Amino acid sequence: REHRPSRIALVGAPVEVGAGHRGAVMGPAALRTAGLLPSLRGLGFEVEDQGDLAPRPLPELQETPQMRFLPEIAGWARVLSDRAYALMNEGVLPIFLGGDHSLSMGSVNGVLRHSREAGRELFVLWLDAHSDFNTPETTPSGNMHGMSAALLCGEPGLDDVFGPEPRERLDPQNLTIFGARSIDREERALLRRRGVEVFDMRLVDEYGVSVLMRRIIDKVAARNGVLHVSLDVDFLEPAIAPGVGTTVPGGATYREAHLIMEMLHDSGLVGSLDVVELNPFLDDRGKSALLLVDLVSSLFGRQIIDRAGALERASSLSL
Ligand code: NNH
Ligand code: MN
Ligand code: MN
Ligand code: MN
Repeated sequence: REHRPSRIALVGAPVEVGAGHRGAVMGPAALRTAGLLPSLRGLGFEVEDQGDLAPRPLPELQETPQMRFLPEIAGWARVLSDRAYALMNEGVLPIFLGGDHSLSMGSVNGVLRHSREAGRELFVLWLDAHSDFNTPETTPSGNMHGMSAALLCGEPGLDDVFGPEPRERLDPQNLTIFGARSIDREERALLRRRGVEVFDMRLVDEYGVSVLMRRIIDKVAARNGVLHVSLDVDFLEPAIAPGVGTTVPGGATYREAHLIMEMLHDSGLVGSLDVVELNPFLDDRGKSALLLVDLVSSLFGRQIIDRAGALERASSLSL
């Protein structure tokens, strides 16, 4: 069953205190400046830019060295979860514009709530140089953007993020970390204990993105699931996407990233998206923001030439 809503909502989440660098607060604005809205409209979608959200004030919470800026992060998560849930219920496909990766605590929680009620199993594809599976126990930094996937899978120590608000749990078996090349030692042990699927860059080098993506898509399709994609800018090779605080060498190339987006589009399984960690303060003449707009456009159907025609011509060449 394909999931192809015709309506898209852009939701800005200028949160930056989950990261170790300042500057991601400008991410949503840069994605707009780079032309995300007209590009999606040009693909035939009805697109509404809902502007930027603001965090709910939570003066009752206190930060700790293991959970820096907890009150702000929790305030964002709760607002984002509500918005994600509401949009999904309306049949609108939300794109969350970050902002650092802590925003996915909220966006994915809201999407999970919708999919549980709708009886459609959710899978999450986490495109990232990191696995963001630290907990307050294991974090080397206290930066909460490194804990969002762990929170979503129900790891302990993070209950204050949602407090009394509805909280969902993602089955760790439904999470795929893709593109990882920087995982902390205890984080790695936890990923293994929980059975999270990690397609690291070593596997990408060995099998190529198409084999790995096919496996993910087939798994989701076989369970009649729907897919949330969480795209961290540092998934990409730093030379093509320098606008992020935590560059790690050896990332996805321009072509690999595009192929992933094209395969995701063809699958018809994507129901929601985060674009996170863009730091325009560190970017080079907007190139990272422009690349992200290109990638999101491929995810929503931009093609070099129509697919049926290309396949037909390839077979007449007996490729
Ligand atoms: N693993 C490190 C930490 O927990 C770095 C996480 N940084 C990221 N994640 N950019 O995507 O602090
Ligand atoms: Mn739905
Ligand atoms: Mn991340
Ligand atoms: Mn990362």
